[in-house]
Amino acid sequence: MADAPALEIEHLSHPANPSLLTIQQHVMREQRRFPNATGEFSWLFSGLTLATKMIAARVRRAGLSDILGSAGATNVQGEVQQKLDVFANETLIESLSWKETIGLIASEENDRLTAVHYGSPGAKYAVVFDPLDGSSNIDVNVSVGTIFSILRCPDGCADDPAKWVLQPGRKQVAAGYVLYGSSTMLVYTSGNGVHGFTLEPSIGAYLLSHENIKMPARGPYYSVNEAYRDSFPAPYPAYLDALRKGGLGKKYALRYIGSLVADFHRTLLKGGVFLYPPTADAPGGKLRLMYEANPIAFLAEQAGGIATDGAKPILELVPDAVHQRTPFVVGSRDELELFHQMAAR
Ligand code: P6P
Repeated sequence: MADAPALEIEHLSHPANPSLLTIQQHVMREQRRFPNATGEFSWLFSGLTLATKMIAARVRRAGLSDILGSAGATNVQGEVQQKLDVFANETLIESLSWKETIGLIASEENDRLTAVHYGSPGAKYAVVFDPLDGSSNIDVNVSVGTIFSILRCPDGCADDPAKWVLQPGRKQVAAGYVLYGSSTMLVYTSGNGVHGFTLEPSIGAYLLSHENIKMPARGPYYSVNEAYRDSFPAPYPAYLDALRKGGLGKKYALRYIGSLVADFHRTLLKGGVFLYPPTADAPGGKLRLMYEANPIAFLAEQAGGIATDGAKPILELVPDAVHQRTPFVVGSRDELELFHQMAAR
């Protein structure tokens, strides 16, 4: 038989179109950096992405379905639970419970830890989350968010839930948030930069939209609830005055949404500083260390920013309790260096 005609091949420049990179593909690529990665982490991550797509769909229709308003109960924080809080919490726990690699779940909405595959040999991770942060803003159509932190079981944690969960933020394997804003955006880090994915509703996929986000060294905004100013301890009032009066060579504008994920997302992209200082009502700070400050601080540092409790780096704090609170100052290098200079006086 005559030789078959030679088949021509054309090499594809890969990825041909980075904007078609889904979060699953990105996580798979990232975890190849870990020599013994076996796909467990990306399998776990798919539980988070599925749940947040379901939450996004519900948030988008909040005014049209009986999902607004109070659920008629209060959570472990003593906060009135919104119906969407309950939905988000239950959806995340349900979706993650299918992942054999997850041993424990800690949620802002639950007093106690939830044992998922706790005790099984394949369970290696704990997922800590605030299912719907800023939920009091839902009824007025302001952005809200899901914040998550992923911890790996340290040696000897198998029969000690506290050892597994109460780890300093420096030990996070990954962390991120989903912002239900003008678009739905997932921002995460696994220790190799910060990457943003925007949900394409028509295909239900998170697509890479902001690769390797870097926080500007200085920004135009400071973000704090100034209604509590009179109860801020030193150096917060003087620091805010310094910013406002041009202490860094320019005047600042104040932006405060009252939803941590939204206020931080702006700080991440535009620069500046977000603060929740100690107040008379919250002398230890209002924001929770494990599932608000730690994941945000991990993202901030990975993007070139700084996060402190006013004295120490957030990621160095060793938690005593799942729901403990902390003062929180996070943002750009220049604004945080000025804060540290004033705090040291
Ligand atoms: P305040 C929302 O309730 C939240 O936990 C964060 O999302 C937000 O940054 C903060 O509280 C707002 O608190 O006291 O200014 O209303």
